[in-house]
Amino acid sequence: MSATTSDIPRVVIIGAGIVGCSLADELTARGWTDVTVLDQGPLPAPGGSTSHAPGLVFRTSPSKALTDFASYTVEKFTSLSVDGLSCFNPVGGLEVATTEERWADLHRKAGLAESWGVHGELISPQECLKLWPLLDEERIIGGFHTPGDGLARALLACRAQQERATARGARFLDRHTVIGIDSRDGRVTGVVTDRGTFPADHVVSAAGFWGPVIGRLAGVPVPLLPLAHQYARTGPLPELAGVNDPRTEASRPVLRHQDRDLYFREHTDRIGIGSYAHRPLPVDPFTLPAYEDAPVMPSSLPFTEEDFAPSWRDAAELLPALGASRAEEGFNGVFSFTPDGMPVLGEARELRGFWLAEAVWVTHSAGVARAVAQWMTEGRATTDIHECDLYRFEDAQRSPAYVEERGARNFIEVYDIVHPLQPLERPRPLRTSPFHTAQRELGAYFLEGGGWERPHWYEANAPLTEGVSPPERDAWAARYWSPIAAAEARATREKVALYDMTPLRRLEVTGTGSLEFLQRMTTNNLAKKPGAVTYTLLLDEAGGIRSDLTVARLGPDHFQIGANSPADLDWLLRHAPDSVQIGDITSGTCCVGVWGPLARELVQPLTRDDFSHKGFGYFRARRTHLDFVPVTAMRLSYVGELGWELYTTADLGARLWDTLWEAGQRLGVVAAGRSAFNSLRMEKGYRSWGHDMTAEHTPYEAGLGFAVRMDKGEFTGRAALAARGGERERPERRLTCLTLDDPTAVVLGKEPVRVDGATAGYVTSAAYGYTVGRCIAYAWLPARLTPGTGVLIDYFGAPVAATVTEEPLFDPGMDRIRR
Ligand code: FAD
Ligand code: THG
Repeated sequence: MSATTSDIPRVVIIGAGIVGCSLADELTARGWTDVTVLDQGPLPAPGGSTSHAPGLVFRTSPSKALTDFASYTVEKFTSLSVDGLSCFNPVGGLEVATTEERWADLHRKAGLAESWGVHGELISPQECLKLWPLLDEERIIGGFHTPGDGLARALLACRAQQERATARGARFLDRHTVIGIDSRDGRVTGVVTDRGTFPADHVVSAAGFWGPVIGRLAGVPVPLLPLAHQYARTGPLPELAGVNDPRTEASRPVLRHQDRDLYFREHTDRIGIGSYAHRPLPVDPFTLPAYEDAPVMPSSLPFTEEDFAPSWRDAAELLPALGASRAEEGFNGVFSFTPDGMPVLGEARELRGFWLAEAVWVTHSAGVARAVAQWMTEGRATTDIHECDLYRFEDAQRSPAYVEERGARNFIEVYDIVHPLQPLERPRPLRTSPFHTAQRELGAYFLEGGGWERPHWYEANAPLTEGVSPPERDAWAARYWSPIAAAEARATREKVALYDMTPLRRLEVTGTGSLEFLQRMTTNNLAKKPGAVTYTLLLDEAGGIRSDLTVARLGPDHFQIGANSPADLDWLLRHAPDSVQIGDITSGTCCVGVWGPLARELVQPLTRDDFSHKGFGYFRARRTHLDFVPVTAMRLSYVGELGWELYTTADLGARLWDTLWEAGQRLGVVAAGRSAFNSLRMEKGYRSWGHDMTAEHTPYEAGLGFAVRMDKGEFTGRAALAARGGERERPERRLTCLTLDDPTAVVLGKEPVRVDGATAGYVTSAAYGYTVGRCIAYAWLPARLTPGTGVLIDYFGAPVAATVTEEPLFDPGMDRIRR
C-alpha cells in the first residue's frame, strides 16, 4: 500500500534518548515517515539518562511484557551496528546468590525465564568462577546464567536507529527546548520550542525523567519520580590487564549481586559498579539545570561518596581484587521510578494525539518503542501492555505524595525478593470499605490491592479449622496464607459466607444510546429486559480480550457494570458517544457477596421481595430493601454457590454488613477472605482477567466462547474473530485446567509447564482447591493435549507432576447455583 505524503500523520517526538530514537525507527519503518525528534541537548549525547547508561540488559522479569520487550531489544540491537561495532555485546548475564533465600529465588527466576522463553541455567560456584574469575568463590552458593543477556551500547543504538529513521525521512533537531504543547478541541496540534513551533498530529513525550515537566505543559500528570542512582568505576585492575579488547570493552557476563543491591560490568581493565543500596535520592525535574548550565549534563549529579562507601565494601567482598583499588570516578545518575516499577505508556484521553513513552529502561526500550509504534499506527500492540497503561492507576494512586512514596520504595526494593502477594507497607490504609471496622473486629488479615485493604482470611475463624487439614506448605507458599482459608472455603460450600466485594470496580452507564453503545463494545447480547445480568467481554480490534464484565441492565438506558482495571473505564470513555455518560461509582458504593447453600435462608427473611429461584432467577438483578437498607441485588457468584451480590451506598455499608451478620448467626455465617475466594473461583473454572487471559488471547482460546454472540450484529473485535473462523476457530493453544497429582503439592503461578521434556507453556494462576483436595493450576498449553495427559510444572527447580483435566472441577452441572 502506498500513501501520499498528505496521508502521513506528522509526529513530533520529544527526547532523543534511547526511547525517542527507537520510536523514530519503529514509526518510520511502519510508513509514518513524517517524524521530527526534538531534544534540548546536543546530539549525539543530549544529556538524559541514556547518555551515560552502562547498558546492562537482564531480560528476565516477573512481567511477561517486560521480558518480551527486553527480548526484542536484544534481538534488534544485535542486528544493528555502527562502523562494524554491534549495538549489543552478548556477554551473557550472571546473577549470584550469597544467601539461601536468594539461591531459592534464583530457582524461581529460572522458572520465570523458562516461562517467558529466555534460556538460562542454574550453575555451581565453580562454574560462576569460570565465568567471573574475580569472584570470591567462598561467598557464593550458586548463580543463574543467561547467555543471551549482555550489554546494550545505548548511544550507538541511538545513532544506528537515528540514521535509519533519517534515511526514511525523519529529522532530528537538537538544541530545541520544548516549552509548550499546542492543542485545539482536546487534540494536540503542535509543539512549541524556544526556536519555533512544530505542527503535529501526534506528539510523543519520550523525555525520560523530564516526563512530568512535559506532562505539565500538556496538562497530563505523569506519575513518575526521578531518583539518582550511583554508578562508579574502579581504577585499572592488574587482574584485567589485557583481558578485554578496548573496542568491545567487556567479555564477561554482566553481573548482579542482589543481596547487596549491586551490579557490575567491565570497562576494559576497570569495573563499573552500580548501587541501589543507598538512601533514595529524589530529584525535582522542574529545577534541574539546562544542559549548558549543568556541570556535566543534567542527568549526572555530583557523586556523594559517603552514600557509596558501604557499597564499595560490599563490592570488594564479592570481588576481592577491588581491595587494592578505589572508586575513581563516580556520579549520581538520574532516571525514572514509577509507583509499580512499570513504564508509563499510552495516549492521553483528554488530549488526543499526545502520547507518553516514559520510565523505560534501555533494557526494554526497543520493545516499548515497537509496542508504542504499533499502538499509534495500528491501534494496538501485539504485546499485552495493560501493566504499562497510563490508565492503570486508581485516582488514589495518582497524588504526587503517592508517586513519591511508591517511587522511592521501588528504588529500595529494586533487587529485593518480592513475594507475589507481598503488600505495600505505605501508604496504608489508603482505601477501606465500610465493613473495615467489622472486619478488624473479626481479626481480618489484610493485604492490599488497587489501594484497597482486602481481608485474605479472618483469625476469628481459627476455631473452624478443626477437622480441616489442608496440606502443610513450603515457607514460600506459606507466606500470606493461612489454613483458615480452607475453613472459610468449606463454610462457603456447606453453609454461607460474607465476602467483601467492595474493591470490585463498578461503572454506571446511562443516557440515550447506552444499549447500542454497550452492544457495540462487548461480545454478548445485552438486548434483554431490565433486570437481566450478562457476562460479556471487551475485545480490542484484533479480538484480544481487554476485560471480562458483568453488565446488569437496571433500566432501559441504565446499566451497572462489574469491571476489572481502571483501563476499562478509559476504554469505554474513549468510545462513548456524547449522549452516553459513564461514571466509576466504586468509591461511593460498596458490595457484599452472600454465598453458600444457606444464602437464601439468610437473605429472604430480611426482605418482602421474593428471593426464591422462581421469583429471583440466576443472573437477574433488582432493587429492593434488606431490612432498612436499599440495595441492588444481583444473583451471581464468582465462587460458584447460590447467592447474591448486594450493593448499596457507602453510608449504609456498615448497616448492611451488620444486618447480614446478625441475620446469619443462626445459620453459622462466616466472614470469608480472598484466599478462600480465589480457591473457590478456580474450582468453578472462572477466569481472572490479567492473569488467565489478556489482550494476547482470544475468547475461543480462553474457553470463553460462550460469552460471544457472533450473530448479534457488529461489535469491536468481531471481524477479527470471524477471520479466525468464529465459533469454529480451532485454536492452537488453550487455557488448560491442570490438577497437581500429589495432593500435598502447590504452585503459585507463572511457573513453566513441560510436556515430554520440552517447555510447552506457563501457569497463569493457581490455588489449592479445598473442596477437590488438590492444587489447581490453569496454564496456556497446546490445544492438542487431552484430559489425562501428564505434564510437569517446574516449582523452584523441582518438577511437580500434574494432569490435564476436564473443567470445571466443581459442580459442572450448576446444580448448586440454579436452584
Ligand atoms: P533519556 O535518555 O533521559 O532521554 C530523554 C531526552 O529528553 C533527553 O535527551 C532530554 O534532553 C530530552 N528532553 C527532556 N526535556 C526536554 C524538553 N523540554 N525539550 C526537549 N528535549 C527534552 N537501564 C538499563 O536498562 N540498564 C542499565 O544498566 C541501566 N543503568 C543505569 C545507570 C544509571 C546510572 C542511570 C542513571 C540509568 C540507568 N539505566 C539503565 C536507566 C536508563 O538509562 C534509562 O531508563 C533510559 O536511558 C531512559 O531513556 P529515555 O530515552 O526514556 O530518556
Ligand atoms: N462480579 C461482578 N462483576 C464482575 C466480577 C464479579 N466483573 C469482573 C469479573 N468479576 C468478571 N468475572 C466473572 C467470571 C465468571 C462469572 C462472573 C464474573 C460467572 N460466570 C458464569 C459461568 O461461566 O458459568 C456465567 C454464566 C452465564 O453467562 O450465564 O458467573 O465477580 N458483578
